[in-house]
Amino acid sequence: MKLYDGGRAPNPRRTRIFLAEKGIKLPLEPIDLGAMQHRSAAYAAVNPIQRVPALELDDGTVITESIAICRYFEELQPDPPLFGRGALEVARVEMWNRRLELHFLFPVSHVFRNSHPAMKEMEVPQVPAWAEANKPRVLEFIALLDRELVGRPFVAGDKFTVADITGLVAVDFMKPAKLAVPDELKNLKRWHAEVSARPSAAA
Ligand SMILES: N[C@@H](CCC(=O)N[C@@H](CS)C(=O)NCC(=O)O)C(=O)O
Repeated sequence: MKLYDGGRAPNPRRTRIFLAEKGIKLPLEPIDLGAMQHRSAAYAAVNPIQRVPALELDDGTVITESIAICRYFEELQPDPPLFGRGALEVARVEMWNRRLELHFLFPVSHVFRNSHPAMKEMEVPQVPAWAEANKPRVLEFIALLDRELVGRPFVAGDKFTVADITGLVAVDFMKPAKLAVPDELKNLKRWHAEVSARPSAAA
């Protein structure tokens, strides 16, 4: 089994943090996004969508989509549970993970991909107006998240879950997107400091 990885890019990082939380070590096959290695014929044979991460099993089966890869390992090794346990908790984790992907990670990604000069080759066409349109969406969502975090330590409740992993990579991805968390969002900053201090955050 091996994981096609993409360094500091947020989706491969989500998967690595998840694996670190589970204590699972996998051989990594680095894919150099800067050198457009993911657009090579060799990698297209692994993942025709030409994105990372991708997990290749020993029988050659390939699983892509960072959350699908995480779910695979959650089934193989349920402890610690990172997608929740029981109907209500599982639904809450799913709800928050989806909210953070759709309303936070994706808009930050749109800002980065459509404004950063380094993304010219990957995001074709780059649409600077789409980057601008997404900036207030990010700020609006993190203000909501800050209010949610008043009454609980983690995004989906009292336990660390995959939703916290999505949130952590989204906040960290704001930096290259040249976005900042406003100082007044104290709950968000407290939560971010806490999840960043977990050893898995360095994965
Ligand atoms: N929905 C996919 C997104 C994968 C994705 O877009 N990965 C980025 C790196 S974070 C990538 O491979 N980008 C290459 C490109 O845009 O050409 C997932 O969750 O794995």
